[in-house]
Amino acid sequence: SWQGGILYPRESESREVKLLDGMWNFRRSEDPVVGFREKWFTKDLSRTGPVIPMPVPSSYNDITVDKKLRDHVGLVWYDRTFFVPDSWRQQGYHVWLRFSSVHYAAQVWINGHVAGSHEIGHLPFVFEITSLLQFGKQNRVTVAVDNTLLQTTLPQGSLQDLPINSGVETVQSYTFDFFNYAGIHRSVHLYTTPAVFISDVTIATDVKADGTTGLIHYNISIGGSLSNGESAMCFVDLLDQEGNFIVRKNRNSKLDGLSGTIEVPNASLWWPYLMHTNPGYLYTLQIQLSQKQWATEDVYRQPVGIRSLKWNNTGVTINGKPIYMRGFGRHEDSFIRGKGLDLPLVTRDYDLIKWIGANAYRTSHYPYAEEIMDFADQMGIMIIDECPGVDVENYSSMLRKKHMDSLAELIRRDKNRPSVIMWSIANEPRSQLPDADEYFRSLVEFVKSHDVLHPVTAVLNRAYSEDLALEIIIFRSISSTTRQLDSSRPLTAAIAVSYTSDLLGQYLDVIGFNRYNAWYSNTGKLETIQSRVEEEAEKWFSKYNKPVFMAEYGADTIAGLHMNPSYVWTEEFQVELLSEHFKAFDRLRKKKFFIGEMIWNFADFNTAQMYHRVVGNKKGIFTRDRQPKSSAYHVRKRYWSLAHEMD
Ligand code: GCB
Repeated sequence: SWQGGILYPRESESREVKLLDGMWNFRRSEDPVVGFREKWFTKDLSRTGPVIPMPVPSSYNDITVDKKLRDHVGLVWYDRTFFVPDSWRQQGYHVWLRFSSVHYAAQVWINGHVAGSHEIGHLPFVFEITSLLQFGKQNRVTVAVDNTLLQTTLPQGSLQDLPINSGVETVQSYTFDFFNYAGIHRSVHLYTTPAVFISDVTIATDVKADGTTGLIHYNISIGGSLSNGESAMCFVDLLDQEGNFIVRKNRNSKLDGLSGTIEVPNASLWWPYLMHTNPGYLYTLQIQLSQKQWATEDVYRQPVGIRSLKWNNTGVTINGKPIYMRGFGRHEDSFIRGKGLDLPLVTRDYDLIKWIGANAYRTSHYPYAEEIMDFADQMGIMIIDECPGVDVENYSSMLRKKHMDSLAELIRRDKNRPSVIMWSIANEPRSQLPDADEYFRSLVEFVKSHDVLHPVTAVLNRAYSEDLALEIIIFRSISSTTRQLDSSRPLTAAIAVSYTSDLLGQYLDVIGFNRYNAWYSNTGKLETIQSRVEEEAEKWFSKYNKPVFMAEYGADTIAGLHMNPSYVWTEEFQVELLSEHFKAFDRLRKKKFFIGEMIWNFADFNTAQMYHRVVGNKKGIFTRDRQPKSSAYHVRKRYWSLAHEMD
């Protein structure tokens, strides 16, 4: 499979993009072996047995009224057909198939031939499928998806055999509390590139000491092959937001990559939301590849926000100005579609973020859709970009490899986004365990190092045989080319163990802590909050001498439930719990090291069935259908007044 860049598929003069979203055929496989044994990928799925229509993108769990499908553990199969014009062959195009996310593991076939496989949800993967296609004809794509979580997957889970009426049922459990939605969660793109093409772009920006001159360092990789002795010419243009041409650079190359720096006098800098009258300013880097002079081969347009990002032991600055984050943790979650990409929902969420005056959020507890990240770049929202390392325990080298893969793939995807101001390497890992020390030391070293093995897509190591008692997709990772990871952004994590026993913070640049005062501890005792929050933030700072923010706090709240005096689960209680935190934050933010407050959660979300969750986690300040609880108005007052005071 493809080891190069994972650029978002964009149409251009030289590139065609065809969306394969829509209705696919779908079949739940009760028996994990049967589809492989009967080679379902060699024929239309509808010929193998009963299929149902399944929308893509979407989680499959909540689409039907079938409880077995909702709670399914193991494999499901998808297929559909599509047409490929003969002109693509005549023009010598490479044809690519890109999945923006399939959870958790996927194997893909084109016309019965393996195209490739991928493990870890929430991250894109791409295969070149040119040689598997029938041009000028109909083609079929088949996808097998496995949602099984084990101790060696990221995130982790475990399986138990549960005796039921008619025998034994395999059930999945996991320690994190969001529902393990699965399926083809994001868009599927079929797209073309010319024979020689732009395969990756890496951008790093800075602002000169004069405060007005922007610097754009770029690095372009080229794929495909040139005829002997031929060289490619690359033009790099910078366009402003109105599309006006600013700078042109051109260089010759023999496919060994191109790099350079563009100086932009009087640059319109990228600023976070509200900090500036024109937040989220984006230029366009227009990259043109020509084989013979003036004959354009490939064109790719990459948005770029010019900003500097610096940090030290007391804070983080953007363009020289210290940041203070006001926001929340979120989830990709909604009725019916689960974690499926839903543009109306995404658009409403950003309108609510704007309405409430937030300037930041964390992509808890996995990478969010690229379309969601685009909004953050455009609106000037600061993002803590989190990999799927939630509740990490039972440390092993296999797990660490997956964890590294997830970070490498996340950075490969989001490295050019101005909105991403930190990478979060974990949420609530069991970081007090002795094994955590070496595990996180090497994980951080991996991310910060400049010349590391770039792990990629895994290769399916078939583990299916008819006599296997338990059939699970097992993946063997393959190593590949070297590439640079990211050391231009600080690393953080959301830690829940006590500062006295934590072993992870020593390796981070910024410390995030999750604490549920008056909820999970001293339930109902709002009077305990202020001093505990203040004291804990101070303790983290004095232990590690690094900037600190509160990454989670909150209270479950049923919209419409009221009581005076306040009582847990009521809207009044949530408002009062937040207020007590606000008082602590107001004292803390006068001290330099405290750089942000994030409520858990933006909106209510679904969880596994648990006796302490009432149809999901209700800590949202918005309901699951994105209507405000009383707390939303309360938070809005605070966030806007912080904006007026600090931005
Ligand atoms: C946490 C977790 C988050 C949970 C939250 C809760 O600490 O990081 O995933 O949803 O607590 O509400 O229990």
